[in-house]
Amino acid sequence: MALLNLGIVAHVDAGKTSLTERLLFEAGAIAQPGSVNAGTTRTDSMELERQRGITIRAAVTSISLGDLTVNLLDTPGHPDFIAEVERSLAVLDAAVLVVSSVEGVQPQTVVIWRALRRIGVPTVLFLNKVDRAGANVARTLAQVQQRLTAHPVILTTVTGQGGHDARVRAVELDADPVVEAVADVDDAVLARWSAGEPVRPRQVRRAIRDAVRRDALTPVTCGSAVTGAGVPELRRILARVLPRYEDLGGPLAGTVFAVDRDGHGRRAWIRLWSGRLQVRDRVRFTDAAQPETVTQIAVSEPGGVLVRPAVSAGQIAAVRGLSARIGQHVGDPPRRHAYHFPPATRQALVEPVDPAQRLALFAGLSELADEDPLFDLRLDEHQEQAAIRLHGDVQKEVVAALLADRYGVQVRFSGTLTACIERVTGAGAAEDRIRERNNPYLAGVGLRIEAAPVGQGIRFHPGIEPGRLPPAFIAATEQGVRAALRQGRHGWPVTDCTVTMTASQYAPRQSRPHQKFDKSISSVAADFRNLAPVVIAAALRLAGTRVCQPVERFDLNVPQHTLDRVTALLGRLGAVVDDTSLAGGYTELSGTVPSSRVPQVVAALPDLTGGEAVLTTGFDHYAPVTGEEPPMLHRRGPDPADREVWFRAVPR
Ligand SMILES: Nc1nc2c(ncn2[C@@H]2O[C@H](COP(=O)(O)OP(=O)(O)OP(=O)(O)O)[C@@H](O)[C@H]2O)c(=O)[nH]1
Ligand SMILES: [Mg+2]
Repeated sequence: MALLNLGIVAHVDAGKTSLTERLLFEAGAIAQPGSVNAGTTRTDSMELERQRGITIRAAVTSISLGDLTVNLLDTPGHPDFIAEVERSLAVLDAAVLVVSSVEGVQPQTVVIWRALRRIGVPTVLFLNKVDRAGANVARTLAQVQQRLTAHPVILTTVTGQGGHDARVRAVELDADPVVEAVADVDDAVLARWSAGEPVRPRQVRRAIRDAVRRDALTPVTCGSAVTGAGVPELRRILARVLPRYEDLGGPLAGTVFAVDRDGHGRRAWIRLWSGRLQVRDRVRFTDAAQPETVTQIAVSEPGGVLVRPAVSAGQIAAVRGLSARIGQHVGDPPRRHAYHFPPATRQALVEPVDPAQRLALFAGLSELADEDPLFDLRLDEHQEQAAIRLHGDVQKEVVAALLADRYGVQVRFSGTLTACIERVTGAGAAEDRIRERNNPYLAGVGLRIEAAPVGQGIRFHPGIEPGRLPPAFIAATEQGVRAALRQGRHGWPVTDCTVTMTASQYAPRQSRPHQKFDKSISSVAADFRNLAPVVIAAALRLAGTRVCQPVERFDLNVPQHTLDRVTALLGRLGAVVDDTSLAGGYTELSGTVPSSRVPQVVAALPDLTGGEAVLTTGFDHYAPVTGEEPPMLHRRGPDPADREVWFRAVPR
């Protein structure tokens, strides 16, 4: 059975969900195409998605296309949910990038295009909404060539665009413009073409298929997800031009790309790269301590997500029984280096409106964080507060609505602020030994922390310890270190450092016959987990940290006569302009600006430019906060840097 795992991706509102629905309809999977506006599509199945008409979670459906089964992954387009797209990209064989031919190429179109190129996912462009007033396929194509790809091959034409009866027709593959575009990237076609010999459609199709696979050429088609114009042509391209999944054999390998819950509990959505997974198999995912047993498998097939005894290479299945989290693998998947979109740069505290609902709130938040790891929930040890990192206000509203719908908890947000990080600047070491300096735990730990290159994250080395200390105690020490580093000296998460264990002591478990295990004289994992924060906090004080704030890259287009006022504003807000260019009475400025200042730029621009400014921004990097007191984040829970307070708050 031939398979294709196909992502439908785009800027918000370009028509991904509508196109998915249309593809389902044309394949005979549904009797009527549903509508986003009426809340009746298959893939926008969450209550909130239906109410709002936007996609929040990626959803899988399947269709048959001749001998081919296509799994369609409908993804969200709103930038607040970019993390969801990132996870989907990691498991695709190919993608359809939808561009509205009314709005043209939009900021998120460019962001997703770049991600697809970086991962190497063969892509078809679908210029949608040709039936809508204002549609302009030629203008959109020009933008595609300017902003996305220098090597498109245009495979359809449109007549009557901008009206309900717009028609789309396929271009003959031996037509001059097609052959010319293909000759650009295929030597054999070029040779025949320049010698004036005829090039057959079959040869052109084969050349297109090869070039798409090499990522040298992008097929472009147009149509309407609503009227269905151009969709048969798109189907033909999906079936004939895109590279299908190839089973190269090999042992079991799979990637978890989504987690959700239905009436029967938690499901991990897995794409299998090779091998076969059966019910009752015991599998072990990355970082899992124990293998776990698969209790149910439901495979995405043209008939729905159906319970099956097994899932095979290339397929997508919802699997129960595993606690595996998003991004974890079993075996050795081929494309391990997923593309990472910028992290969330804002942070807010969540509280229940009714204080009695605190526990319900925390239970709900933990479940949501399990389904969306970038949600980055930080629960206080005493569960008095929860801080979440957010991409934007829409995500905030969605979190509030999900908590209300699913868990019946009304919440409010407070203290939205820019989420900083702390980078380690030097090196420091500390050690605590059993029964010394008031250490209440039956554990001794020595740790060294040192600065690491930007982007490394936190690396933990057991150092000289393996063999001397039971692995469970090493793991507990690492857990304690990582928990403590979530709040640095200024309250922000500490990153880009290497932590090495330099010493350890423990009281071995009693092993005399008939002697019961006695916690009062034997070390337990909690001893290490609770001591490690104290030691790492002391080491961190010596090493020092620097607070770094997120900085965004911006592109700004303003009328030329407003340039002086705009540059003065940018300068005042700490922006650095590194490029300006002129085009037809407008100036295009680009540069960087601290994320914390972006709202002020956005607020001031309309007045300064008579509403004519076009601004796009996106996270670029973290830079040290200079020239002012670094912002502090209020600490949650006891501070391990204050040993006595910690020992009292976290008794053995
Ligand atoms: N006229 C016309 N309207 C369309 C077409 N495709 C989508 N729309 C409308 O555009 C709006 C957005 O469509 P969706 O399918 O939800 O777009 P989406 O890309 O899935 O949106 P998000 O998932 O929220 O990013 C809806 O009102 C659709 O009815 C089209 O081809 N023609
Ligand atoms: Mg959608």
